[in-house]
Amino acid sequence: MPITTAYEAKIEHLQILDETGKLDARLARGTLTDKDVVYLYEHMSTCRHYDEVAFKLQRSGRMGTYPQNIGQEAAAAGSGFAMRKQDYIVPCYRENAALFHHGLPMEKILLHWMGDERGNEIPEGVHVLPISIPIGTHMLHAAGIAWAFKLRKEDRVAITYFGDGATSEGDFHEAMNFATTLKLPCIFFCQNNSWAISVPREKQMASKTVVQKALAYEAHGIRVDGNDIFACYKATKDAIARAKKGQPTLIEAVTYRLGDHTTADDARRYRDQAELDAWKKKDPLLRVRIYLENKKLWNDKKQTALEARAKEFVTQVVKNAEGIEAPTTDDIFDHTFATLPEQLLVQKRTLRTNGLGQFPEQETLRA
Ligand SMILES: Cc1ncc(C[n+]2csc(CCOP(=O)(O)OP(=O)(O)O)c2C)c(N)n1
Ligand SMILES: [Mg+2]
Repeated sequence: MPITTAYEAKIEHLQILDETGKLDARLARGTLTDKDVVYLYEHMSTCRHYDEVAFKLQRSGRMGTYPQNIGQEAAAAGSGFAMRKQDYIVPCYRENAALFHHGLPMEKILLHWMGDERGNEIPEGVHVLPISIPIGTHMLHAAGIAWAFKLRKEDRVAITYFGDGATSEGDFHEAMNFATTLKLPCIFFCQNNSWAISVPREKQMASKTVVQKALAYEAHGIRVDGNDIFACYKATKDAIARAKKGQPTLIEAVTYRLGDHTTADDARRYRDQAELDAWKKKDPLLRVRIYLENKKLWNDKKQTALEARAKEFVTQVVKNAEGIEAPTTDDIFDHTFATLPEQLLVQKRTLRTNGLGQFPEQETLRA
């Protein structure tokens, strides 16, 4: 009996709003309303301004490092907008628009990159995990969270975001395997921006797409235009419906980072200017603006007012982040263990003293 292999598999590709701002009305039916699109445009624009401000904070020595999100806002905003309040977001580090929409205060991300652990303290009732710098590890956390939802019979779904490079990590394959074998309400959202720092997709994996990896695990797979909020929204909404029935989805959102990998990188050393210029024309914000203007839902006056609002809002966010009281040295110890092991307890108590000898715990240490 012949077996159908990946070579015969068809890859589903979805685009609803093209680069020129033209909408496929048939595919768009039942997706985003005009009000939703205006909100998403304003939200993405505010996130872009936040991104620019964060970049400048790093350049002026007020933040350690920062990975720009510029160019990838639609993938994060469109998918994040589909998630319900009770659903969980398990992010990488280029999904600010999804996190902020889901309720994470903007100053948290700034604090994280300023090296303040309090940036990782998620407020009660906001269902997101802290951003993950180790590539890929968090995908297993998403599968675990989804497993808990299933065991508790809760109507909740976990979505995890990651890059194309992360799909070359073992964690991706383990998480996909767990999620599909255990039939978990889990969504895998890959932002394929063609590059893993300076390594292009074709040097990193033999497969021509990320989505074909879904086939090996019997997950549903769909490839979408990652710069199209309609497509990202619809693919995620459909994936939620599938997840609730126990079928995980792998969404490959084809996008591009218009900035450097992080502020520690200079992409001009390995990327062609022509490639960058071509992707600038596919800017996810630009096409939404054209679409809205064509529908008479947007104009220059509204744009000017939005820019002023975004500026005022983000200025306040920066003030909140920089104005926070400096942490005490206790902060180094307080976030990993519920009960500190004895050695760390001694270190915590003696960190700001001249020596260890004056504390009785030292005796225990020597013993
Ligand atoms: C486990 C691990 N290995 C290596 C790194 C170093 N590193 C940081 S980002 C990155 C590339 C990630 O590429 P991709 O997954 O495509 O995400 P992108 O940055 O393009 O959004 C690497 C290798 C890391 N952070 N963690
Ligand atoms: Mg990448």
